Amino acid sequence: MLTQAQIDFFSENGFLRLEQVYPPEELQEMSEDLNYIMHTFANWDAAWKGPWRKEYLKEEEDKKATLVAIHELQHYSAAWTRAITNPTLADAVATLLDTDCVEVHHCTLHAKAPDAGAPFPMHQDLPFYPHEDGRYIDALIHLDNADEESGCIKFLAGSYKLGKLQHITGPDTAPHLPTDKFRLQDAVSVPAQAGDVVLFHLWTVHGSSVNNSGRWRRLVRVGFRDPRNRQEGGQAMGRPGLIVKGRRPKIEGQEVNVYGNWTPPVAAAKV
Ligand SMILES: O=C(O)CCC(=O)C(=O)O
Repeated sequence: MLTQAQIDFFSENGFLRLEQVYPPEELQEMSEDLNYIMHTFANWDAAWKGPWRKEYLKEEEDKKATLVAIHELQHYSAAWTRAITNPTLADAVATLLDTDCVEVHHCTLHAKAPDAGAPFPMHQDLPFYPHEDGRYIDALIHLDNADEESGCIKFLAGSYKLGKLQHITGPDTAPHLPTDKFRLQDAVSVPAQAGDVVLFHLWTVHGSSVNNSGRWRRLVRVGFRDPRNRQEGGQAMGRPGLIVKGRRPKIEGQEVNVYGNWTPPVAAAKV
């Protein structure tokens, strides 16, 4: 249960840290499975590209900046299926979204390597998975202690109130906001402990700097939405997600496409 002070903080700032959502034994299993997934399936060349990097990285850092990423950890590990469906997390998101139903939209690992962990330019998550309205919260599940030195998450407090912002996009850059107007130096750092979860609104402007520590900074982002909030494009478009709170409402014109990209021939459809 969130306190009124936590709800008010989120409403004012567009982010909120929840302490110790995952107990140590559960976190240990998540951490071990994550290491296995990183070494067996993940992409080790996932650092975000673009001209903005020259403002975030010294030349030497730029050469070795490393981000390990992979989507949908629940497809690889039962511990992660349990982690993303955690009822405490679902309840907190439902409270902040003021909804009776919460759907998982996606899950993505961001692991910054020791000494060379890649930074993120200031951005909203909106351009990666645009939705009609703001009923969407991202949750950053922390596997390691994250601090200033290891490149913890940073937010522009209250920035979600600006609404949907136009981002710089293109084939050679990750979507980001103009670096002179949206500065990492103006953002609030949110250090977190392993087991904490940091929630933020789809429109909250955020970024993070290089991991200069000798430690990994691994976190997993889980996107949660009110299923009434229609997706307009981007990551996981058209794919239904697990319902982690309440029941899916019937929405006219919104089919639940359990077939993915495959359309069953009528005669062969097996129900
Ligand atoms: O992992 C980070 O430091 C940045 C995370 C981020 O930008 C995101 O999840 O959208």
